[in-house]
Amino acid sequence: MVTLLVVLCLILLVIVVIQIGRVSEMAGMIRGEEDVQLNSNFWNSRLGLVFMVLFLLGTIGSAIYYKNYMLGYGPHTAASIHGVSMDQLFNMTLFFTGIVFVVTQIVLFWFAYKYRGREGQKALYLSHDNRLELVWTAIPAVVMAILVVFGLNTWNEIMQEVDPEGDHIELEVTGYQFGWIARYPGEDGVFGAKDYTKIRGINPLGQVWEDPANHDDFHASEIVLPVNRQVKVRLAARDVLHSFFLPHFRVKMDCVPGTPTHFVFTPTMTTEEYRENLSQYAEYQVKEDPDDPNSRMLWETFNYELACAELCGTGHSSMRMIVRVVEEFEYRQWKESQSSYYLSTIRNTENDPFKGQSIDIDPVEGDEIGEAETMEDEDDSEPDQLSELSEDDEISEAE
Ligand SMILES: [Cu+2]
Repeated sequence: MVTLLVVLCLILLVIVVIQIGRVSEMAGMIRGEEDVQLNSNFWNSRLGLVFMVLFLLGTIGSAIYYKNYMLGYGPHTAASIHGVSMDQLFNMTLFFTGIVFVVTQIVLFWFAYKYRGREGQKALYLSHDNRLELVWTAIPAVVMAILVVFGLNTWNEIMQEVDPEGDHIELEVTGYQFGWIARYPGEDGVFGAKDYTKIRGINPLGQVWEDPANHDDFHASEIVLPVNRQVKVRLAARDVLHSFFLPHFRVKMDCVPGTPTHFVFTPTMTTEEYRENLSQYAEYQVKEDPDDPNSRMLWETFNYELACAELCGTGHSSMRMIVRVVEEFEYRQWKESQSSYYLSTIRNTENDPFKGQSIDIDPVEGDEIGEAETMEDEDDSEPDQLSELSEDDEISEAE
């Protein structure tokens, strides 16, 4: 019934529009075409001005009204060190482009009004004007130069490497259709070698189990990071291009099959602190589900998240992973609660090259590298592939 009414209304609306058109046509015939044309010029140019004012007020007003939902404003200040300068650069660009946007809109509609077709009005022939050309070349050139200089500066700041003096952590995130695998290097701080030909259902990253460095590597179902510590994320992709995007940290880097990439950043706010921050704003002091009085407040449900920012296929939008930033001790606790993928899934199955043999997994106390060595003298029997792989690894690290 409702559909029928809507369709009827639409048909009526079309008829009304057609009739108005015919009426103005007939009016034109009675009063003469030129009069109608001048009259419509008069009204269109005025309505254009009204539209411009409403449009500009709407644009600026909605930006202010929704600012607490947008990254970079209100509670959504960057949660990483480099993110702050990125937001500053964004604001500076917005300042210049905002001025250009408002001025060009005003000029566009003002000219349409001022130079509308009028009786006796003739167009001016202007071949060129040196002064005008100088103005509209020099001003954009100067503004662009400023933006480029500040942009390069910020780029160099963002594309940092790990501080050799500092105490950074590393993790590896691999994108696939459609999800992420997060791998931490375990206590030894060293990632085990990988070989893509070894990728199976049971070995989703193609880890080479002969490499003892793999034995304590663990896969995590969420990314957990300690606050205020530099993080180096090594990125990889198993099938097509994906993009590692942590919007709240202003981190974004493509994951390319066969080409390792990485990103270094330092989170500065724990998930709890971010929630606290959100709780100060009315927009987040509402129930998660407005119909359920028992549901949590919106700010309580906040989580940092990893999203894929490269349209990689039909399941692209499901590529989400929770990111949790915690205090150092919580990070240690969490890390200790994780179990190595090798020990929990591979050890003593037919996939384990050390099946039935005893191996030493625990790193040596106080030894940072903590090389896990096999009890048996396996060095000679190690496959050539492994040594090739380690070389590859070194090459990719040197990049
Ligand atoms: Cu993807």
